[in-house]
Amino acid sequence: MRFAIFFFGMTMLAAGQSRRVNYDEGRVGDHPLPELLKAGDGSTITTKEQWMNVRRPEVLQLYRDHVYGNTPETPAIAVEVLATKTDALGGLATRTLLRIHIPSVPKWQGIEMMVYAPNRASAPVPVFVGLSFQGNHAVTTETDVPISTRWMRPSKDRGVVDNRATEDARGKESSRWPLEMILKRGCAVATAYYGDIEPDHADGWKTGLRAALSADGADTKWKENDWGAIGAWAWGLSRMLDACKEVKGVDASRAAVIGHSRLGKTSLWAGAQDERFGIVISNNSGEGGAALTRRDFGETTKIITTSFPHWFCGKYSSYSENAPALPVDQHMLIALAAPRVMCIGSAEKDEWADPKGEYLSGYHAGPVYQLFGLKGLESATPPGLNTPVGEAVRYHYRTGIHDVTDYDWERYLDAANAIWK
Ligand code: GTR
Repeated sequence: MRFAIFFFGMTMLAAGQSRRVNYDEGRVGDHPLPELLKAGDGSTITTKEQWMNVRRPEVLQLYRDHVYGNTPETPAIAVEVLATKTDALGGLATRTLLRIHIPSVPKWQGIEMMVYAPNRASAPVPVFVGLSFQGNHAVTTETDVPISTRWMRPSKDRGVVDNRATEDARGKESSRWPLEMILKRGCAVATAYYGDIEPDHADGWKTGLRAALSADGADTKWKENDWGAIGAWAWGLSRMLDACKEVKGVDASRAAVIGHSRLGKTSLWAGAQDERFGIVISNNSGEGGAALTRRDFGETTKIITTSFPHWFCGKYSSYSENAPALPVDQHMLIALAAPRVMCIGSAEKDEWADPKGEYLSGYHAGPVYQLFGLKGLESATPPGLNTPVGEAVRYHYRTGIHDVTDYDWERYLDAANAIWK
């Protein structure tokens, strides 16, 4: 395993994107974190009211100005139901396809959202809202879901040819979306392709939401605290939640936001900004997500801002050689979810994402949860493999690679079933 990770590190090196990647715990050293409970005026936060009214807005603004950028005011959306199938998945579910768009901004093509809600439910059910990497047709194996016509990252394995999905792409992401399991445990799923909001490449914004909303369109010169792709994708998650209100059988007041990897970073940012999400889920989100930025292990700020500068606001790159100057660290992003439930999932063979750093963010967010009378993660030492811990802040470290597995979903469904009985 070490070898595989080392090899990945060297791959990045060959691409000229990194000088070195540390996988030696002994070399991590001390990395004092910014103080969570000290307000900008130097006063100490001691109550949940002070957190909500004083410190939380400050931390949120620090994230907007230094990491993900500021989300602009956006015009009203419209939601159209395109198709409803009441006997999807052999009768287990009703599948609804919807289109979310902005009538005053027709050049943005909008989001095609797919919802599965269980038929066997006596009342509307909680919903998991999450973006996919490959589109609705890849999330499900059902053959009557249209193949997305949008730009996709090149990948023959995934049935993408000339940046477009083909029939071979159907179901290719379905192992990450165990629909039957989710439905049988009494929850709905609302999903959409992240590229509907903005294609994931350096110039993707020019044909995505950000340019469509900007007066200068594809000629926009972004300010250093304007939003990046993660900000746009996170906005999309909130609009998907808005649209869930239009879906029969779904209770949009009980919603979890979920994402894996870059979309886990996105899920954390969506959950930080949109308090309607009662559960915020980060699956293997790593650098720029749940992993502590100052902990030098696995991917670094330098690497991520070199490979994927478009994910963040311009200012974030200025910390690439100087993480200690960043006014936030990721325990503060986790704390923005308080008192709502936070789930952090890590994987053993995902050292690139720094599983220990993902745990420690959750741990160091604890003092904010305590202001609400809730317990954070109790031990400063991460739990062993396949031993989930926590209630309000939940963490698991599973065997296996960087991925979303049934085991991960079981943990997230445990959280949903615990709070939404
Ligand atoms: C990697 C990136 C990670 C993670 C991952 C993914 O290349 O370095 O931060 O986001 O992509 O999203 O799959």
